[in-house]
Amino acid sequence: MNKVTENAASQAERFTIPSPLERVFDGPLTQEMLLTPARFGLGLVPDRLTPDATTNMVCGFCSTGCCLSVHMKDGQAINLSPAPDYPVNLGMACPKGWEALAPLNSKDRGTTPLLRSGGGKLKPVDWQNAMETFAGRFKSIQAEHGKESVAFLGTGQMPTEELAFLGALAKFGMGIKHGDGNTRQCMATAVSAYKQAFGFDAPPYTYDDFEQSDVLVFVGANPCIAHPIMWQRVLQNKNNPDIVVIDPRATETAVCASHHLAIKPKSDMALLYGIANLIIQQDAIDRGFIDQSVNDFEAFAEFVSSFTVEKVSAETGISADRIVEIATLIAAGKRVSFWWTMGVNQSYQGTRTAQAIINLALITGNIGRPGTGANSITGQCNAMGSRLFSNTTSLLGGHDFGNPEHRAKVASILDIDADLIPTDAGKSYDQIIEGILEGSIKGLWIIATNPAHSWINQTKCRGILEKLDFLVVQDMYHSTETAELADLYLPAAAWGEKEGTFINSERRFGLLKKVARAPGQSLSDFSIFQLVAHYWGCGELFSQWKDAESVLQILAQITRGQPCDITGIKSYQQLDDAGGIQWPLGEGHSLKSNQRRLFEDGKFYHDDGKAKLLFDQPLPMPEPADDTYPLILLTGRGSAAQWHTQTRTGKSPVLARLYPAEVFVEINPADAQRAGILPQRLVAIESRRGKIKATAIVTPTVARGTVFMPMHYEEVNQLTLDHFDPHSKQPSYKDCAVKIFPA
Ligand SMILES: Nc1nc2c(c(=O)[nH]1)N[C@H]1C(S)=C(S)[C@@H](COP(=O)(O)OP(=O)(O)OC[C@H]3O[C@@H](n4cnc5c(=O)[nH]c(N)nc54)[C@H](O)[C@@H]3O)O[C@H]1N2
Ligand SMILES: Nc1nc2c(c(=O)[nH]1)N[C@H]1C(S)=C(S)[C@@H](COP(=O)(O)OP(=O)(O)OC[C@H]3O[C@@H](n4cnc5c(=O)[nH]c(N)nc54)[C@H](O)[C@@H]3O)O[C@H]1N2
Ligand code: SF4
Ligand SMILES: [Mo]
Repeated sequence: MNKVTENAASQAERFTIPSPLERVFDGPLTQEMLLTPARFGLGLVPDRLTPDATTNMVCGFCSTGCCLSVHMKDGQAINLSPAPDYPVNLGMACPKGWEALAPLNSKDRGTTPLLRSGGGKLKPVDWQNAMETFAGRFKSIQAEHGKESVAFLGTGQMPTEELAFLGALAKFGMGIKHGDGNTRQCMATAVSAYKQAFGFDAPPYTYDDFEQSDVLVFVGANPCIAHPIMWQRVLQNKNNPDIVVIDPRATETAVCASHHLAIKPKSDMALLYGIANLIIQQDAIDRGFIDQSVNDFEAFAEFVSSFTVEKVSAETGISADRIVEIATLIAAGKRVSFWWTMGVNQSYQGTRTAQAIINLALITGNIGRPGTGANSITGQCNAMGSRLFSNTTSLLGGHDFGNPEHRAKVASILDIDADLIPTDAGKSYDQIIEGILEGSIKGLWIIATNPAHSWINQTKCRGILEKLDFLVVQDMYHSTETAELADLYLPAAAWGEKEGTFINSERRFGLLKKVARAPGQSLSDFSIFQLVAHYWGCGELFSQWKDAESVLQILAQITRGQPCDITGIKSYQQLDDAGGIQWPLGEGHSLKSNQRRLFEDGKFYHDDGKAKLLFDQPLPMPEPADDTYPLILLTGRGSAAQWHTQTRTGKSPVLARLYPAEVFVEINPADAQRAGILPQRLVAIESRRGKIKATAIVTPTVARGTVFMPMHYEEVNQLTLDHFDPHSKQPSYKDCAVKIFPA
């Protein structure tokens, strides 16, 4: 493992480089403030630009958390290659990782704050003006309409320390009760499924499990495209494993698998209950494990007994033989691992579907051992950080806003008044959007997410953002669909231009470093939060929050005694030396292995130490296909080279050559023929909410009755239907009815 090539001398030098604040703050920032910044709540962010050499840092796209070796010259990153010895990627990276520096140099990077005056154009202003306007407008909205009339939307793509700063600043400092993040679109279902089943949001696995299984079951996951380096780990499995892929499409992953179940969309629950029923009938359950570690087995067995093979076959479109074959495979497997992603989470019944997967792992005792687990694969680079530390759905460190002891604990570590901590989590993303629609929310601060492209049913969302009295957008680019709607735009430094940590899918804290200077007057999100705190007048609350590394130490104290205890992580250097560290690592514990899984002792986090089996009747799709809208629209990732709304990957000419520039729709040859659609021709796609145009790709990889569109194109969410899982409030992006015809 390459260590940071930082010695004591450069350690001292760090603080002599002007801080970002100093760089832009010559006006309002007085000499006195610079000398005693903490007194003013500012705190100088150490600008530790890594010197000439090669330095290791984790990738800023997906949650795999690969480590990249960045090569420096004259204090600037000039190139990178995958780190050879990191326990995650073992010398590999996908196209996005290889091209990770490209998005930094782009003409549409924000270089100065921009303010819209009187409905006109966005115009450059200095930071003092921007901050005074931000605090002034938000405070006056709160004064007129109540404290709850402003809200924020964050992200799973900022370092843990910045996420925590945002959540603490907004909720404890600014009295903003309602805040959520794009993780709602992505991981909320896994969170609620784990919390209810295990007693804590705890993905149990380590990537070594990909290599240790003898059966791997992927449900609604396409790792070849979405997590290519995880898939490389599967390919390194020496057990010649059976690989089962449950996906309505013959995806890149499905065609590499040994078994593909092309399931009817949203019928997974029936299939998983049917498999559980067969396993129970075959008496292939792990009775010892169930007795020791699982509650509600008898009720579950009774419930699934009605899911006969015939009934399940009719509901899923999978033949009876295939269902029996897969159940037998799982029953016979010694080390069976279950993996799920958005085909499960993004569903109106996602939580119960995820739990149907968890139930299979629990009744067969496939958890807590190498090569096993009910494993939710995370999406964004720091969605895990957002789940535990964004102070949105849960109080910092996976605590509960509703629990007075938790509030008292967090308040005492932060040295703040416990009354500043709200007693509930506030509104979820969808409720914030509804709040804007009904007029109860008038001010919104959006950080590192692009809802005007990514939120479900844009016909509603765009117009809703325009209804706001004041919209603040903090992004690395001023050109995103959302930034263009802003009243105030704040230019942010990006991955590679600041420090911090991301937590990957297997709970591993990985390190980020500053290897490039942010353009113009843009500041790290961390520095922007310090400024906001200062101008809001709550800077003294955050006087301990000096820099990212000191914040991680505060967060570590907050995790003491939690399942995610990281009191044993003492410095960034330790993370660097170890090749990242998975939670938990309690104080005084030494790292025995860098591949650690949870539940090895069969103890879960509920008070009685047992896991719960949770289940419900499957529900019909709320907007099924009918005569007018005969096809179901599936959406998802299109290429390993595209990232979400393309603000970053769209900047790399190399990546741009790896996928179509214009929006396309995949349709089965039989459906195309019936609709008179020819390959590569322009077609119109219409749902009850919108109508768009796209190029037709005629392909048997999509089943009859369905079409597929990648989410990376702005048009796609003009069609989607805003409906949500009742437990997690996660949008159900992958099921709505459409019709399609030649344009
Ligand atoms: N290249 C690239 N990689 C990424 C991202 C990216 O934008 N680009 N985004 C990252 C993020 S944030 C996330 S959340 C992950 C997402 O990673 P994935 O979840 O793997 O990606 P998706 O394509 O959204 O959805 C997975 C599959 O679900 C299937 N599906 C749809 N409906 C159903 C259903 O009812 N049942 C079942 N069983 N399957 C269904 C779709 O056909 C699709 O193939 O990817 C991460 N990685
Ligand atoms: N139809 C459909 N829609 C979907 C999905 C789907 O499968 N189908 N998937 C959903 C999922 S799983 C997800 S995760 C969401 C993703 O949706 P978004 O979060 O909206 O997508 P991104 O393009 O990743 O947006 C991140 C934004 O942050 C900015 N940014 C990057 N780094 C930084 C930084 O360090 N600081 C600041 N301030 N800004 C930064 C980028 O420029 C970009 O504008 O999309 C969801 N939408
Ligand atoms: S797999 Fe994910 S973390 Fe690894 S290089 Fe690609 S985008 Fe980055
Ligand atoms: Mo996601």
